[in-house]
Amino acid sequence: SKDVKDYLHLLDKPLDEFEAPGARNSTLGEDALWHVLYSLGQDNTYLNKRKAYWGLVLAVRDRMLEKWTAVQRKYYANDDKRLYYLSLEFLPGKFLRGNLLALGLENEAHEFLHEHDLSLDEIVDEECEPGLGNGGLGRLASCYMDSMATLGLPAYGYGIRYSYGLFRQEIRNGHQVEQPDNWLHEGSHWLIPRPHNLFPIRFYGTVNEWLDDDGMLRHDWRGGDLVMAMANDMYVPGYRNGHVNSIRLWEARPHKEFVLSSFNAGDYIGSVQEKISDENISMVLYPSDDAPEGKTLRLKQQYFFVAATMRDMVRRFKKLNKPWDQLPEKNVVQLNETHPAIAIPELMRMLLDEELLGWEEAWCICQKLFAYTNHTILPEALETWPVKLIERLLPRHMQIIYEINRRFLEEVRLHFRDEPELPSRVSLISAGPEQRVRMSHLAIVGSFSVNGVSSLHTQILKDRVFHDFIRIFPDRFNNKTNGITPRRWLRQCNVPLSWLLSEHLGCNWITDLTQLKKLRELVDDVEFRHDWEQCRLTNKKRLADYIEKVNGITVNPHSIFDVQVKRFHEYKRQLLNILHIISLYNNIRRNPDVKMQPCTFIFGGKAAPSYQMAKDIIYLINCVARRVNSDPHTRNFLKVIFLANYNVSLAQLLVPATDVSEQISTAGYEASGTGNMKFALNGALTIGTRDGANIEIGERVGDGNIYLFGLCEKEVLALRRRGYDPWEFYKNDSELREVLDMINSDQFTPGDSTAFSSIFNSLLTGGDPFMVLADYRAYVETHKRISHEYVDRDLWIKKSIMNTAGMGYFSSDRAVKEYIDGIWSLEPDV
Ligand code: B1H
Ligand code: IMP
Repeated sequence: SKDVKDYLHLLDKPLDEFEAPGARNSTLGEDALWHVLYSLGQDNTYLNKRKAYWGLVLAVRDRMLEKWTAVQRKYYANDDKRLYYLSLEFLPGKFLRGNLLALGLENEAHEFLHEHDLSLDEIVDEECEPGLGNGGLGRLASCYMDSMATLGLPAYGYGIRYSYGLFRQEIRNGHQVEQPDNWLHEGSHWLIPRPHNLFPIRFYGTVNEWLDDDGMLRHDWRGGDLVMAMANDMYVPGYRNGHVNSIRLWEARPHKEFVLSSFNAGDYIGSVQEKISDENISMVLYPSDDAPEGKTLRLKQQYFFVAATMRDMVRRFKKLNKPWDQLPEKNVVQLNETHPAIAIPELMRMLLDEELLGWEEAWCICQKLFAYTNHTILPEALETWPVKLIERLLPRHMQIIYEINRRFLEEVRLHFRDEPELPSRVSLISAGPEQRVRMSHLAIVGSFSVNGVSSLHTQILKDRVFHDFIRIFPDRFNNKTNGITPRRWLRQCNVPLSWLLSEHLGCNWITDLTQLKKLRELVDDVEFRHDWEQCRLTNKKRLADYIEKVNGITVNPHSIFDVQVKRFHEYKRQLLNILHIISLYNNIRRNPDVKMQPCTFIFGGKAAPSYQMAKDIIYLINCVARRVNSDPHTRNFLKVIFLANYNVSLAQLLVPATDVSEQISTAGYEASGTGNMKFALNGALTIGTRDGANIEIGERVGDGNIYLFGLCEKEVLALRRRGYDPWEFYKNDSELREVLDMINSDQFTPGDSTAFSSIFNSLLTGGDPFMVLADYRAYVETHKRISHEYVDRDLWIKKSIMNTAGMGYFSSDRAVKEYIDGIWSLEPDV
């Protein structure tokens, strides 16, 4: 009921703590109007949403650029050590709201828009979100960039400016349909092209040998194709600290600009085609989360962005006029998964072939510079590239990889004389009919630090996946449990709750999330609990409105909102969820007078276009939804909603409105998860397996405030070793059998009884690789408990508060601080 601008100052850190008032002599609104005329070339005597949006973007950008240049100058003046965070994916989400918040410009923006009869809510509708990532890995990179800026670190993100982000998902007749995501069709003023920051990048070609003055054999890679890498910068402001960092996204440009002579020579189409194929490198993001596609273009993308980034780092380093051995004292490179691991041989190549260093010296520099984060143990996701492919595309790098491997294996043989098998197990090159380069082995050998992303995940890396390396490099492995930024994932996405928190705790929680533990003192306060519930209800109503508008289905905001949103993958077990829903449906139909808490089950997520099983599961969910939602016997108790095109913006709407967060991967498979953290931070209760960060969430919110169920990782391994037979569960559990038989009939697809036979077969004859049936009973019983406990509103709200109170640890500020102390050895520059 209050006017926003009357309370914003209570919600956030006051402005003048980081910026003297009057630092500018024009208001944000005045600047926006100026830009509408002079930058956009449009009439600014009247505004519409589009003009107001773009004008605001440019005015905000001016303010970021001023701060960014000042900060960059400071890095040089203070001779700071810099962090390079290399990631093939970033998922920043929409910018405007977050940037206004960080820069303390929200009030000015509201005032400006109000004067023109517009509101921020409708303005941000104009913004499209850059989908330059698949899921958790890309979003993690963006959360970390936010924390790095907020902690005032000299840090740079580096990636690719894809012309097309992750596909837009439509649901037609229950099936996923992929549409191109042309996110730049209107251009983006959040991205500043830097046509002068250009580097040529080579592919293919040959390696020549020559002798230098000391008679040392030298190599020179030449010929082949050249592509230009052009910089585009995105800015990341810290939360109200005057600090602004950047993410540099490389765009491929043709090396030979369209030449008129070839037109005259009659080869018009030929030269245009060459231009097109060069630009292809940065055209589109590969849409496969947790399963890389072994395509030449993907390797080209990796090398393209890594080579340009190493050039940029070396360019800055050379300005300092320091000897090469200082490179790792002044820089550190964090590799987000193995996707940028080709940076290691690339830097070796630059140091050896261009700077003419000796091998030992160059290798020593590399090993002190690089650090590698592993995000997955799925065998199909551990990247390998055919030796033949690298040999052709990057001939010099293949030579260097062979030499790294030769020296490494020599050491291994020396130290582990009685283990003749060890060298082949740890080799950078896998044997077999087709030799392949194991990128994770390259990354481990070439880095000084290897980290997993949750306690369990790191333990699995040490015990199983990289067990051999632990003995070779005992000090190299460490854990850095993931985190999420409280700015986007609480302050921005949940204004009602943020308001309540700041009212009771002050606003310091925004940069020190551990403050939330003070909420524990408020759980017995009846009025506080009432306010808490009201916040949740407000958020649920907002989501219900969205569902009504987009899906045309009315949902009851007092029903339990049970949400599973994430990429579709068998290991994440959306199947387990839908099997339970079908059995609920059967039970309600059998007992029409059942007294049960109404439930709304919400799904969202994309399937890789080539992942047929994941697409079948999406189709199953939609078919079940159609049947359930239209059944008059169950309509009041049960709704199933599939929200199309799950992305960061949709997550911001869902997270604060969720009662029950589904985190039900087969134990041992989800490296960490970060969605789990977002929901619990906003007061949802988790139903989850003892997997990834769920375990640590349980430790911090308390056993009584989380619903953990099912096999743990050790039990999964043991059951598999013993011999797991899903038919046993089919035979012994009649409720489960009924559900499976329904899937294997035309119940959900009238007239077509084989629509889901692939799913049925995978769960039974296929051996149920992700043990859905083994966890089914425990899952169903846990849901019964949830439905029972939800009705006790006092109890539930207390648990909800205890979740938020316990989640302080999962701030990305904490995670980034751990990287600083344990890996990067950096100092904030504020
Ligand atoms: C994660 C990926 C991933 N792990 C390959 N691995 C990709 C692998 O395009 N590719 O080739 C893309 C992404 N993504 C996720 O990382 C984990 O599954 C989550 O559990 C984890 O929370 C997240 C961040 O650490
Ligand atoms: P870069 O670090 O060369 O990419 O330049 C980024 C920004 O840093 C520039 O726009 C300048 O504002 C600043 N900058 C670049 N080089 C120097 C320097 O040698 N001393 C101080 N500031 C610099």
